Amino acid sequence: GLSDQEWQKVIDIWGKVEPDLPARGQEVIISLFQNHPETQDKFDKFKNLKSMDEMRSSEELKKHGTTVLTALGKILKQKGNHEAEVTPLAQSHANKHKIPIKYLEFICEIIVGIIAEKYAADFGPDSQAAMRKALELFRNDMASKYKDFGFQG
Ligand code: HE5
Repeated sequence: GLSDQEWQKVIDIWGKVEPDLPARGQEVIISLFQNHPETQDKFDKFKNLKSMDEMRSSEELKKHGTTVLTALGKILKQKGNHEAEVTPLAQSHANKHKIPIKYLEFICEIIVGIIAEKYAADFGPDSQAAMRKALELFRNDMASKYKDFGFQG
């Protein structure tokens, strides 16, 4: 797990990101699609979006980015006691959306990259390391639920 100090760094940086969730969420989803095009095929609503312009002007994409980061923020704030939040997410992503754990790795790495780019002054090496640990814990718990549900992930 993470130390109290590490959790504090996670909570602190998320507090900086939170006022900008729609913008950051949009960037995260677009970057996910650009760096890992196979992820876009999982979205019936978005797989038709081809150009950067189309992606940027999709209000639905922006809304989804906000949804994703809001869910992640709620999980981070639980400081590891996130069973109640992770279970429904694992259920939908395994059984309904069929999202491999690898795709969760992709999006987590993109989230770290975007925070590093946009909040450099508040996201030093130790904060980055703490955030990576928190996201790893999240993914591990998702993976363990996937296993329970019999989804290979
Ligand atoms: O599952 C839900 O609620 C429990 C539905 C809304 C939702 C989706 C849908 C939420 C809250 C999340 N995702 C959250 C979330 C956090 C992690 C970091 N997601 Zn999610 N997703 C949804 C991720 C990661 C992640 C990676 C990938 C490739 N997610 C996806 C894909 C994905 C898809 C296809 C959907 C359902 C389609 C949708 O809502 O399109 C607008």
